[in-house]
Order: sequence, then structure tokens, then C-alpha cells
Amino acid sequence: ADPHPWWANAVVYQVYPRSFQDSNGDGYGDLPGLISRLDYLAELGVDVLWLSPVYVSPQEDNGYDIADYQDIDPMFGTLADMDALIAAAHARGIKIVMDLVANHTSDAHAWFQASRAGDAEYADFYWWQPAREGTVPGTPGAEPNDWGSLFGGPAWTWDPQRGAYYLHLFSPKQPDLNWENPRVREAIYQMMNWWMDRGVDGFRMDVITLISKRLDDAGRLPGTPGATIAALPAGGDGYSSAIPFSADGPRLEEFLAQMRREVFADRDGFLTIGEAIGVDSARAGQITDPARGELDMLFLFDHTGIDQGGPAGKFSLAPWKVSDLRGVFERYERDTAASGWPSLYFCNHDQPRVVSRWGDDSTPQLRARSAKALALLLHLHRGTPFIYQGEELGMTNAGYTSLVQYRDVESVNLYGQLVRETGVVGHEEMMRGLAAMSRDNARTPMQWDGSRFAGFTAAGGAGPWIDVNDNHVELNARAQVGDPDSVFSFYRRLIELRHTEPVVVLGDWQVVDPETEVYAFTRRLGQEGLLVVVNLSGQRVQLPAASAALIGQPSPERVLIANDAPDDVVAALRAGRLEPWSALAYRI
Ligand code: TEU
Repeated sequence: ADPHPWWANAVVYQVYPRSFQDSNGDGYGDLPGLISRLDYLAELGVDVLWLSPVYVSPQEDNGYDIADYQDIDPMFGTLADMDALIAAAHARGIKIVMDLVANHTSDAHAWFQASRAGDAEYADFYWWQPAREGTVPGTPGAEPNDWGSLFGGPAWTWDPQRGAYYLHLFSPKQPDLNWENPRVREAIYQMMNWWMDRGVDGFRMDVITLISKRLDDAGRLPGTPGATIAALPAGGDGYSSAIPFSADGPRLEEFLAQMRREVFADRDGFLTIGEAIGVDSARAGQITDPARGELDMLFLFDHTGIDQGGPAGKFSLAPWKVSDLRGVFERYERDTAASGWPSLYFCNHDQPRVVSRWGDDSTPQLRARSAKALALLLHLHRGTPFIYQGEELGMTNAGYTSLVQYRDVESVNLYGQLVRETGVVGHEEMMRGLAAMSRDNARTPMQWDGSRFAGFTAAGGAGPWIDVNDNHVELNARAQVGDPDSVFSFYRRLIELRHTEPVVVLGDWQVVDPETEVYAFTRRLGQEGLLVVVNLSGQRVQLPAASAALIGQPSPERVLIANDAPDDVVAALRAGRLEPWSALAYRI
């Protein structure tokens, strides 16, 4: 196994196409719009572009419900546009990774249509179950088990045409594929090969760790009639979780190994990233071990849970500490040190904006300063960093104050379930939860300039599909590209360091001053050493002892990167303190 694969010093940039750049004034971003912005990505210096789904889709979940894997949705463009994007990205040395959503399809997919019609070839492509005996099909309680969907409501929907229930861990318009069926797997691999042959460089695999469901010896799902495996007890909302029986299931490794053989065996220079619900860092170290040939890296979720949890699930806000965040990353690093490789992310299309979440977005100055601190912290870990569109500008949460501004199926459905149906939380509390955690926080239009719709869509057109953040008048790309002190330029420099500094890429990772709330660590490679120290707080704090000892007599030439001028960094270090939101990497 190659100890230094090409993606060890790569930085990935995620584009959420519907919110990136509209070219035709319909209010939705599209592929020609994205192509017109590739020079911006080249200027930033990223190596890989991960494209959220652009396939044909009814857009129930913004494309994570695919009706045709082998064509582009007209709202985004055409296959010819996709070919043009691949060529234009490659011409700039940027690879393209597509989103592979293979745990489920849209209910509008031809496979599901055939399956629901009982067509023999597709009958077992999905999970079909009869209603519970003695119940009226389609009424509450008739579902085969009491699993809840991640987007609210039961995980089963009655289909009158087939006369059976089908399983959907997400929305009813996202039926789960039955990966036990070898023909399902073949169909998926074939489709993946078709895209690889077309020139894409790999896949980010949506909820790929959910594809193998835990079954009893007779192939029955937990808690369904006759099953010898019980479901978990139901929670306050009346539903029990399907995740413990779906995540990292018994055949996951077999399926991933088969996929590797069927799709990637004769290719090189590709990249596979798995979104890994229900997988911990210890398992990640195994799954991403090159010797096992499963996936190159995984997105883990432990750090995204440190500030949430309660009656409204992710919409209940919980207090968190820097040491919680550091503890999670310490486990990621430790468990992938000997084998495997971590991904590094704070932001994506499902997470709130990190500067609003763990930084301070209350003034433009604090926003820029804390955005840089968070960027430096993440990018100097060992692993492959991911930047989500707008993160490189310090874009913030949406600032929505009214429920009608939200578009996300998860936000809207869970508001209905938690406030209207079960009353688990009140309106005000849920609105606070949405303002902090809704996925729409990440989905506001990209802020290109200070004009009416932020340069995302033409002023005379249909208007953006979702409200632009008001702060685009001062927070935008035009104001930052070319300004050496901007958040954009800081990201540019961090990306450059990953390309030029072997210690950033391959250095061992070790926490420093673990008993404090200052986030500090070293990176070491041979004679090279770096100390990274970040004060993730608005208070001036003491420079902790072990960090101070590693620095010794500070000198400005040793400051590799910081969010203050090197002389100011050194003055603070000499005085034994760290300024609010101070972040630095220092050669030791
Ligand atoms: O997300 C997986 C997932 O379960 C969570 O991230 C989910 O979006 C939610 O926030 C949990 O509270 C992936 C995609 O990234 C997401 O956009 C899709 O909606 C989902 O799968 C279904 O395809």
C-alpha cells in the first residue's frame, strides 16, 4: 500500500450546485454557472471539486433523491454541460468527484416504478413488507416495525399499487435499495463505471455505511413480524431508531470490497470518500486502511454532535467545550495513525456554518478573525481538508427569522413533527434550533458580490430559490479575492502550505496541553516540527505551559502562518498570552 497517496496533500472543495451560480436567471444554480466560476476555484488553489448531486431528480431532498443516475437534471443543464465541466476542471488540474447516492433512489426512479408494479426483474430491488396482521394497511401502527425516518414520521410508507409497505430511512420519496439483491449491486457498479469512463475521478458516497441492513437468519428486518431480532424501544416521538441495525451492517465490508473490484480495480488516480453514519474512528481506521481496499477516507460525525442533542434531537442546542472538540479529533487522529486516513471537515451542505457555530459572527472583524482561527485549526491537522462553498469567505448562518424562509425537507418535516404533531418543543425553541442547526444555513446562495442577489442570480430574473443572506453586501468574494488580509487569502495560503510543506501533509499529530481549553498540537516529520496553538474563545488567555516550553524564546521568522502579524504574535507569546481568537502555527 502506498504510504503517500496523491490525495494526502490534496484539498477538496464542495459545490452545492443549486446555490453556487445561476447562469439562466431561473433562480437555481447550474453547471454552466459553475463552469464560469472555475477560475475562482483555481485561484483558491483546490485540487478536487466534489459536486453534490446534479442527476435527474424530483428535488424532494435537493437531488439526494435520484430518478435517473445517468442523466443531468434540466435545472442544472445537460450531459454535454457535465462533459464540459469535467474537461474545464481537468484543464485547470482540478479533479471531479461526484456524489453517489446509492442507499436509496427517488420513488420516481424507473427501478422503483417497476418494483411497485411487481415487475419480476425489479420486485426485490427495494424492501417490501406486508402490513402487520390484524391492522388496516396505511393506518398508524400497521407499519411492519416502528422504525422512524431520519426526516420525521415512520420509515415505512404504504404503496397501494404493490399492496405493501416499503422502507425509507429518509423521506417517503427516498425508498431504500435492497443491497442483498446482487442485481442491485451490479446495476450500481455498472452506473459507477459509466461515470468513471466519462471522466469523473471518484465518488463521495452518500450514507454508504447504511447499505447493509442487519437481518435475522430468515432474512427478516428487526422488529418485523416473526423476526428473531427485536427493534429498540420507541422514543418520545413514538419511533425507534433504524440506525443501529443499518449502520456498519454485517455485509458492508463485503459490498465495499466488491465495489472496489468491480469499479476501481483497473483504474488509478481516483478517490472514494464514504459518508459514515454510525461508524466510529476505530472502524474508520480499518475501513480506510489501503491494505483492505475499501474506501480512501470517511466523513465521521462525532464532532458534529458535540453541541446538540435533547428532546428535539439535533435541533436541541447543548453547551460544548473546546476540549470536547479536541477530544473527538484526537480519537480520529489516533485511530488512523497506523492505518487509514482521516478527512477533515467542519462544513458541508448538512451542517451549519462553522463561523456562526464555533466562531463569532457578531461583527465583521470578529467574524474574519474567528473564521481564520477555525480554518488554521482544521487545515493543520493530519488528513485531507474539505472546504464547503463560501466557507473560504467566512460565510455565516442564514439569519432566517420565519419558518416560511426554510426549504429543507428535514427542517420543515421535523418542525411539523416536533412542534405541531407531538409538541415535544414549542415554536420559539424550534425556531432557535433551526436558526442554529438547519441545513439551510449552508444552502443560502454563494455571495459573489454586494449586488441585490449577491451575483448568484440575475437581478431581473426569477429571484433565488432561497433567500440570500443579508450580509452579502459586505461579505462577498469580490471584496476578498485580492485582499491579502481576507479570509479567502488565508484559505489560499493554507492550501498552499498543504502543497508545499511535507510536515503539514505527513507529520505525526500529537495533542499538547490537554488539560486546558486551548487547542494545541504538534506535527512532526523527521527533523521538522510544527506547533499549532489556537485560542477558540473571545477571551485573552494564558499561553499554556507545554506550548510555551516548545516555543522557548519566540522569533517572528518561525511563525509559519497566523491570524496576526508575526511581530504581534511574538509580542503576545513573549508576554505569555494568547489574544482572543488567536491562531498560529510555529516551527519548533
Ligand atoms: O446525509 C446523511 C444524514 O443522515 C445527515 O447528514 C442528515 O442530512 C441529517 O442532517 C441528519 O440529521 C446525507 C446527505 O448528505 C444529505 O444531504 C441527505 O439528505 C441524506 O444523506 C439522504 O440522502
